[in-house]
Amino acid sequence: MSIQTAIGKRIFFGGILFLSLVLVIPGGVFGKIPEPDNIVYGVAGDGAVTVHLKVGGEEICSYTMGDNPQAGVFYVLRVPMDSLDPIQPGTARPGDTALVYINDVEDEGILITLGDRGFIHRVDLGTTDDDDDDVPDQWEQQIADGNSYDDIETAADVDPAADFDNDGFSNYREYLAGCHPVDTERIPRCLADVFMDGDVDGKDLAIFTEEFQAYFDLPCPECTCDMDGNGYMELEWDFVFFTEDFGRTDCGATVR
Ligand SMILES: [Ca+2]
Ligand SMILES: [Ca+2]
Ligand SMILES: [Ca+2]
Ligand SMILES: [Ca+2]
Repeated sequence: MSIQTAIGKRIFFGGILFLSLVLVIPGGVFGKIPEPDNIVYGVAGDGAVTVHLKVGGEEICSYTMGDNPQAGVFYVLRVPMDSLDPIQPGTARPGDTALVYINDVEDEGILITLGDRGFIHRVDLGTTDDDDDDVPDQWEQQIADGNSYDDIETAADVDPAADFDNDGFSNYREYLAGCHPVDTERIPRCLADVFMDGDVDGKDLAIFTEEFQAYFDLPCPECTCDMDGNGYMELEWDFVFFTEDFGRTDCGATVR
């Protein structure tokens, strides 16, 4: 999988996931942030001290790593949006192109298009993935550091499919959800409540089974149970994520 594809997948997935993390339930690193205008977040690479967002050459917001102790290796930018004419300083408008970058290295920044109020962007910046497992080494290092007595010593020792903190959710899912991999209190929100009735039970399982059997390893852009949003029905991660959610009763009854 190319880096662009991987990042695109994560942005898509994170966009769905984080809207609910921010607005609805505890979970991830942003559960306590009130409704934002736009949020831009992601894992920041080695050496990141600050992360900045500029529109038209004007800095709109910035984040100093560590400002939110719960965020760990994630940065979180809140972008004030404005519809006034003339536009107020320090704000942006939906459709604006914004540059997000680490420290003062604008040349290596990433361009995004800001959206309507509440829009969520997932942008990992300057990360590395030396073991090519689709999880930034910076995030995996938190697991390597999580227990000095185990045999997980480097990012390369971290298995995305494993569940380091034994909270029922794979490391990969916790990465996508913006959770801290050794914090069992914050868990990913439900993805598998197809009927949006608050739990993941036999009704949801029936739909999952139907789609999984019909489209296993096949493209399925319209599948309801494409848990990782990559357009395919696969063991990883659709089956894994559904299995993790099966039996949950904490899904809420409003937003999927
Ligand atoms: Ca990695
Ligand atoms: Ca876990
Ligand atoms: Ca359900
Ligand atoms: Ca999938």
